[in-house]
Amino acid sequence: MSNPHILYSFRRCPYAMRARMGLKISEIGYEHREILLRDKPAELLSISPKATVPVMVLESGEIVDESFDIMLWALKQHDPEQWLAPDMEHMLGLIKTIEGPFAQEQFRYKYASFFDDSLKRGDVNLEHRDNACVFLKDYEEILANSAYLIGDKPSLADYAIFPFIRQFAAVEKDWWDKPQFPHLHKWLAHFMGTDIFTAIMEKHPLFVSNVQEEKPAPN
Ligand SMILES: N[C@@H](CCC(=O)N[C@@H](CS)C(=O)NCC(=O)O)C(=O)O
Repeated sequence: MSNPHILYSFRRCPYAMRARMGLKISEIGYEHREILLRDKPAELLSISPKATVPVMVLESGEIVDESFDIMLWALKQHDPEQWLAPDMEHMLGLIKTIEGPFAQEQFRYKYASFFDDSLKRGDVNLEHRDNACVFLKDYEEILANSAYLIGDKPSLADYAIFPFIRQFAAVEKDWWDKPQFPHLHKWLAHFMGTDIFTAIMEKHPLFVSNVQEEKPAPN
């Protein structure tokens, strides 16, 4: 049976990961369209000109092209583990930091050569790593006092945030493994070992566009 909703996704994207986890826990079926960021299908470009993933096309035709909105939409249908239970303002504060200032610092840390021609691909910027760590210290402090970011149960905050910290941890794995943030380290390892994360990291074949590219007219 075909699925009513469609998700354009990229396996390693932290935004897409969190959207897929929201859909998974809510048990919402969808057609998975795996794409390459360097070769986005015309179908995606035509529905979301900003051309980021994830993008969800609902059965109604409505387009949801922000990962957090996809999570919220899914959890509002069905939230079996009460991810939405904690105070939303509190959750938003934690989540906005990770996708805003933290993500910017992480990008400059990981893709240092993009900003400095004298560097080569794979070089990192330690100043930006330090800046990102300022935010991580806040999470570390929270996790030193409670098992999860909000209280003693996992919530939307944990699932919306851990894919970004996973990406950060993978840049210099030996450095991360020291570890300078013991509680955050343990928390991340826990979420990376969950069944839901394993399930959403399953590999999918690449989506093949149905739109024929226009060929230049013969001379
Ligand atoms: N605010 C968006 C950000 C999504 C985003 O930036 N995704 C990245 C991939 S991780 C992307 O699609 N970048 C566009 C590109 O690389 O062309 C969301 O939460 O969905």
